[in-house]
Amino acid sequence: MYGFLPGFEDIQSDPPHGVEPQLVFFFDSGNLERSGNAVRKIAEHATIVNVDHHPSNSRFGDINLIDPNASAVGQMVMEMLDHFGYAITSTMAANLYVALLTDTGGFRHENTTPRALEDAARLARIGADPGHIATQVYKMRPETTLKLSGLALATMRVEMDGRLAWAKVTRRMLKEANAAMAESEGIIDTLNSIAGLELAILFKEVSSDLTKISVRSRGGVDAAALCAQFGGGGHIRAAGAEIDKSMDDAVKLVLAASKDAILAASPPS
Ligand SMILES: [Mn+2]
Repeated sequence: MYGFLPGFEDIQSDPPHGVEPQLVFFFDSGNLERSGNAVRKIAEHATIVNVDHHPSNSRFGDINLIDPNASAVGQMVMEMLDHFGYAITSTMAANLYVALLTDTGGFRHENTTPRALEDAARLARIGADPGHIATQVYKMRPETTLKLSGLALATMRVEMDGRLAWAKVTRRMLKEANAAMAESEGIIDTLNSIAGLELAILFKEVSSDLTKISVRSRGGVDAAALCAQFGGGGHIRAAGAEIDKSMDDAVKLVLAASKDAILAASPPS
């Protein structure tokens, strides 16, 4: 999906062989675990610079640059480039624009601040093409993704007089849609588009004893705090967790905690 980004082909998932990095930058990673095993290996001996905007960041770096007011870490990168006197090229602008576009949900989330729009305008002036980038990011979905979305949305349940909605993605659905779990990414936002909803939860069956949840909140519930109950984290409006339980057990646990959280945030009038 992001293969169109300038420099994408240079990205490697493993560190180059025989190289002992002295300095490692982390971007947009709320904790060290989120960055995968390979990174943890090389990061053992290196100075770690942790650049992030998650308020729940675990501050795992030797140097921690955390700005929860940044809509996207790309904006922090822009500030760093400005600070150190590096010009932003048109290819850099395209990548930074994608960071802003995706982290603001296509400039729709509450974090779409004047600063986010001004930074986006600056990047567009430098050479990022908003129409082209939006097409590449939002209009290149494979059929399998929509098939999976349809199967998952068919399991949707709405509870608490429309305050809570949830749905499931099971391994059986992945097989039926011929899709990968990564293709379930947009389903939570479809759930979250129901009028009057306060909390949306998507349960993803990774294995028989591992279930991932994605949570979106539009009401008084802090999604990051809710997910923290299950060892996860994120933002107030968008968070997630990995739970070492079967789908059925995870659903029971998380729904109970979610209903408590909704009632605690604002009791029914
Ligand atoms: Mn981010």
